[in-house]
Amino acid sequence: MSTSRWTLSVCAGAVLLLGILAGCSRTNKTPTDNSNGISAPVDQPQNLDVAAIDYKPVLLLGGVNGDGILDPKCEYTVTVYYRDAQNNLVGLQGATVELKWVNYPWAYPCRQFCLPADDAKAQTGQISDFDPIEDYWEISNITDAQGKARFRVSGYSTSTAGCPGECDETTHRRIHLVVTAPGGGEPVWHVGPFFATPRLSGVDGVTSADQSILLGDMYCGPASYHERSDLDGNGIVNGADLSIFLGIQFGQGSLAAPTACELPQ
Ligand SMILES: [Ca+2]
Repeated sequence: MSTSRWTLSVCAGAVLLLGILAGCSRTNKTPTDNSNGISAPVDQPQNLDVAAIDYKPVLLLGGVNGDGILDPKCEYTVTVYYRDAQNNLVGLQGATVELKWVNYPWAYPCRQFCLPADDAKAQTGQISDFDPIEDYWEISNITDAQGKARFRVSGYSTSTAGCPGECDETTHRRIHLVVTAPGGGEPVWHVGPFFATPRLSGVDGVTSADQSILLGDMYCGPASYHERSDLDGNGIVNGADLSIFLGIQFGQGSLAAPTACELPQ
């Protein structure tokens, strides 16, 4: 194992612990609830620092359409900001955003991740790296004119057991989110998202079989929480998650199972 991978492994444990300690709270910095209204100027200044980031708390492992393209409804976004001369947060174009995790079974139990062999079927600009020996995953993209980096990762839950389930689904297992300014410099590390999925049955696309599992997780009981079905990442599984699920089920983007999941374990 290389030094960098070893360092990451140690960091993964620390970040995972932070995620567990954070429980169901959202740890992302949110400079505005209307980040879509912020755009970078055409003549963005040089040598800007990362002032803040805004990211979804959950990354959805979806299916693919008939052409093998990952479901756009499961797109994951990170928005990066700098501060302008008036101290406003403005979308930072050209920053590098990386998602990193080591797929230890104890860290992400009952999850299978999948990426297409062709990055173009995942997300424009996305570059994926997978090390089958260490089960190390690294996915990167560059922020656009609005400061947004976009990602898609496919996969599914490997546990179909009902309430309370065969895996501990009560805590958020988060991954690393690493941001580097356009001019380079020291990367900034954050506690990133956890993984949920509409592909709860682990076979085919998103179907009624998956819906049955989600409904089971919804009504499992007030003392139970199922991370796998928390599609909006707010710490509870309820009708809001079912609404997202139905949008995916009938959205034509998760019609089939990905074909690149048979990776070494
Ligand atoms: Ca939820």
